[in-house]
Amino acid sequence: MKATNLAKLRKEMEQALERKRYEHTLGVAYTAANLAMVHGVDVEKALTAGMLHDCAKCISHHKQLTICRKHKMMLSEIESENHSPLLHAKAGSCLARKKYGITDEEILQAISYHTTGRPHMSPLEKIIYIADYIEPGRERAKRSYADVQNLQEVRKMAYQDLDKTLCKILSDTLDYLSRKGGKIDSMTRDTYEYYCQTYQGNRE
Ligand code: DGI
Ligand code: FE
Ligand code: FE
Repeated sequence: MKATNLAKLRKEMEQALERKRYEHTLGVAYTAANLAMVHGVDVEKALTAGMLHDCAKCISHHKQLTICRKHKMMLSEIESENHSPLLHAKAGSCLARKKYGITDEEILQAISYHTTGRPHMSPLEKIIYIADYIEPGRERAKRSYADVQNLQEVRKMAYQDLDKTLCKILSDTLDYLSRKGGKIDSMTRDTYEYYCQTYQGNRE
């Protein structure tokens, strides 16, 4: 991805997203680039995936569903539910391919799984998942699901150990969802179990 293409994507996101979402998007793109530098991941790919990760966020649920069906995207029951907060990730991956011309499968997977995560994520996928949670604007977001008390600790951890960070974020997210009574997708739970085991395994 050339720098000019990135500038184009940035303009397209400015058009497609509400102001706050666009600012969050820039925060994720640059945080992902920093994490990529530290963890030896392709920086351009991290910028691109970060820039596009929420590209479908400001589209109605109905339209997100139509996009996913058109492109035969496999959806879980919870993703298909009305007003699902998960669907924009899958719809975003379809749009990134069809509308924004992304052909790199790793970038497309990072967009697809940025909300639930999944077991066996690539380093790029991990970085996007984590950058989405720790970007600088996160605690100012009105309905932030990030645990603001833990954010300082999680931010520091992200530059040291990706699997430990995933375990921590997923654990905080599951706590948040159970407090809020949100239905938990099996992918979110599987990701939590996988990365907490991986992290424990790495310590032994
Ligand atoms: O799009 P963003 O707000 O930047 O962040 P995101 O794509 O990570 O979406 C976050 C929301 O998704 C947050 O409210 C937590 C929620 N979420 C993550 N996993 C699950 C979930 N919500 C439900 N109901 N079930 C899940 O398994
Ligand atoms: Fe998102
Ligand atoms: Fe996001």
